[in-house]
Amino acid sequence: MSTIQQAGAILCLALAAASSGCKGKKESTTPKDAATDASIPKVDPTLCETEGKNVLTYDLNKDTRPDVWRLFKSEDEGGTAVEYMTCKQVDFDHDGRKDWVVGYNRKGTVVYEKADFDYDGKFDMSSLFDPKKGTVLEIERDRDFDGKYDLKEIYDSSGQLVGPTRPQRRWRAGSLGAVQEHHPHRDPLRRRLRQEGRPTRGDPGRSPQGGDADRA
Ligand SMILES: [Ca+2]
Ligand SMILES: [Ca+2]
Ligand SMILES: [Ca+2]
Repeated sequence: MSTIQQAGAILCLALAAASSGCKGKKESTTPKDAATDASIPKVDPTLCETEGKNVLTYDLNKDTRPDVWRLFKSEDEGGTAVEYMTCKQVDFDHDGRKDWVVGYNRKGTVVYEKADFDYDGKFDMSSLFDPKKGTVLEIERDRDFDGKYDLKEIYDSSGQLVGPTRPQRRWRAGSLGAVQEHHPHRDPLRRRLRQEGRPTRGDPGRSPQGGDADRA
């Protein structure tokens, strides 16, 4: 390797370290965007079907890293391509972990929803909806935020809570001493939405309305 080539290689390394890459230089064997790509949060394929979907992102806090991922499916309707949203993932605290996931059917009805109210990376609320009516069918809740669901609410066809009649007691022995009911107004996610000036949703069992995440 000549002195000029060595200098080129060193310059190339310096440029790579500065994330500029070394396009066209034979010394650069690493794809120039690999490091950058790995640090950019992506849609989570474990939370909704991503196969064949177009993903649109939105940056809520303008730090150039996406916080909202909306998945669209394209279908042919009489020769016209029609797109509809199948899923939305939102990262409210901008740590890359999704804190809110909503799945939709072809008609735009919410079919499932999950929320991580304390931003620990584990969902604390998971609900299923009637795909035809859009009414809630069941909601699982992790009320003590230990990463495990401790209550499963069952709803009838009109959306009325029918069970369990008593909250399931699965608290750690001696941890709280009493069963705490779910307090929507204390949810960190809802509190944060309010702080950020976004309209808060009603009960988690309802279809979310408004907010930047919706307009994104
Ligand atoms: Ca962001
Ligand atoms: Ca997050
Ligand atoms: Ca959580």
